[in-house]
Amino acid sequence: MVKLIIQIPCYNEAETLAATLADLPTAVPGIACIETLVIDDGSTDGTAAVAVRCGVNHIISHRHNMGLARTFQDGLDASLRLGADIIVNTDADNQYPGHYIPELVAPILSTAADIVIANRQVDKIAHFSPMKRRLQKLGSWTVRTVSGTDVPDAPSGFRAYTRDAALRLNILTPFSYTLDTIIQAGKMGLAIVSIPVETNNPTRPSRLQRSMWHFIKAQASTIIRLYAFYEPLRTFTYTAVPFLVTGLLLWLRFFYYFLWGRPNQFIQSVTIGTGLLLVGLLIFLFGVQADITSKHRQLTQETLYRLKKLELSAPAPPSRAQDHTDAPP
Ligand SMILES: Nc1nc2c(ncn2[C@@H]2O[C@H](COP(=O)(O)OP(=O)(O)O)[C@@H](O)[C@H]2O)c(=O)[nH]1
Ligand SMILES: [Mg+2]
Repeated sequence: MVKLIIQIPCYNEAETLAATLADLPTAVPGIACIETLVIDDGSTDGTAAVAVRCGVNHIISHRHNMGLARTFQDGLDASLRLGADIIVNTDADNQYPGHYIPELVAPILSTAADIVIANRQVDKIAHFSPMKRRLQKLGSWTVRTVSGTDVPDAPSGFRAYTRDAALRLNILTPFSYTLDTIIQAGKMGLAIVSIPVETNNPTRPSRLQRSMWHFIKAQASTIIRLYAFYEPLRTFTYTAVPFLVTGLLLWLRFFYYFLWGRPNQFIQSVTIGTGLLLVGLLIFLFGVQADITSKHRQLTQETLYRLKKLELSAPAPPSRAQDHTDAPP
């Protein structure tokens, strides 16, 4: 018996949540039970009341706004506790048509995928400016390169996860859980499949992409940090190389003239070259240290996965129709 939980992170979505919920399918082939979970991230417009009125099965409320990354992780944790075998995440602004959910879970049911990502086909989205399209494509290309996956639309939030993938993922960066999860999944060797979808017309401006500059900064910092988490030695070595090469060239310059009988020339090259070589060496040693630390992170990751699995295999408490759980601040 396969249980699907559809989770919807919400921040002030009272206006569009009802339409989003009404659009969700009530039956999906291969799924015995479908439940909905709304994670209200400190909304002040009565989003939780709308969720109650619409008969949402589970509602989690944050006392204050904690951001989407934390909200998404709380949603995954709650879905796992509620016994979900598959978790679908969708936006509360009715951006993604609910009728794609059967297609989204199909590759999971056929065991072809651990994570399925809806590809919004940014070229086809009329309200995206050419600049926004190019940026989204550049972002997705960078994520593909860094993660070693072939995801065409990395920032898409409409996705399905297996229980096992949800147990393994731990959101590490605050700004872009969408990229974070792809890079983690790629590095862990989870199978990611993409399916094409068409999105509904926007009901309101994007909250996450407040401005182009903010978007680029958030995405770039997420990608660089995660690359450094997963490939620390390479990251630090790449950073050290310019210092080492310049230092070496300056030394060679001095040495060349030294051999040709002009030992007092280019003494400055020796001083600056030595400084640069030392800086390069230090950066490289930081990389070695970070590489050792990353092995500990891998062990912690595996321990956490096994611990969560054990914790969740304990008998579940009797379920209630509505949980109004307050996540700890
Ligand atoms: N928890 C939480 N959710 C947010 C926040 N900002 C946006 N969201 C939710 O994240 C989802 C995606 O937001 P949206 O503005 O549609 O972003 P876009 O689809 O990337 O343009 C929606 O369901 C929002 O309610 C936030 O600060 N906290
Ligand atoms: Mg949206």
